Amino acid sequence: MTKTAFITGATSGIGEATAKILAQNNYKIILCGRRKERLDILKKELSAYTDVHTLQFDVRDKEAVFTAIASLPEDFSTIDVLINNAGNAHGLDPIQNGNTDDWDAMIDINVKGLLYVSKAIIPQMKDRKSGHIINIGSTAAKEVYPNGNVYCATKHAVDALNQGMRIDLNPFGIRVGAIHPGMVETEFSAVRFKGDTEKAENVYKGFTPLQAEDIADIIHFVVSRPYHINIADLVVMSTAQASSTIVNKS
Ligand code: NDP
Ligand code: 8X3
Repeated sequence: MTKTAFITGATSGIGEATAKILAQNNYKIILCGRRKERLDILKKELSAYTDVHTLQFDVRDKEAVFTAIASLPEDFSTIDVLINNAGNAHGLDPIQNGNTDDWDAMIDINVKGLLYVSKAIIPQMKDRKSGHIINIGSTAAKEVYPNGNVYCATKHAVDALNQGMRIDLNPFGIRVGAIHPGMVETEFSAVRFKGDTEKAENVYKGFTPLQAEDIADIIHFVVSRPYHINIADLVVMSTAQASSTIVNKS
């Protein structure tokens, strides 16, 4: 039977690439994000493969999250796979210079947004005793790097929530697992550096970083395993990267 995947942060990077690969592999897709124009373009493109529905909301807005998910039409209302991907870093400053608006954004989006979306979708998975939740963490969920302070804290929280969800949802047969990418060349650094494209491009210079499609391919692998297999926690780095700070650059 055709499965339905709900993807947050589908307007760019890892979420967009995941939407594409899942659409090409016969999943019905619910695309989420704030940028409506991008949602519309992607919907048009993916409709060549599958049925697509878009939901425009900010994951920080609790009411908007619940309203959007409650508004899903009947044929998109059964969600088999939830990919909690929406998130970003805002700023890269030592803690003593940190911008409190950046801190709020990261905590509200990466942690609370993930919780709101999960809270809205888990009940139906629990009732059906089936479902699969993929939480996108980061290598920043496993270690802390200089100036990464609050971003790393939010991703450590995602790691903890991933474990907590797996424990609490275990009696209901719901699979929960995290994928923790290293450096992936997406809009991530442009957002982190607030549109400074030169600074953002420099992050990925001198080595071959991961691409969004690499992570999407792994997500497809994870969700297509037989039901008795749950890939619980997966760290993926480019070959050139050994840790958050050790990158073999030419
Ligand atoms: P992008 O910046 O390319 O994509 C981020 C996505 O999140 C966009 O689709 C954006 O959509 C969405 N998003 C951001 N803020 C909000 C919000 N407030 N409400 C709803 N959606 C939001 O980055 P990536 O694809 O790289 O990032 C995806 C995930 O992967 C993030 O959780 C990130 O932390 C994680 N990650 C990224 C790594 C990297 O090196 N790139 C490495 C490890 C983890 P829109 O702006 O339209 O709302
Ligand atoms: C993103 C990975 O190391 O660029 O989560 O912050 S890093």
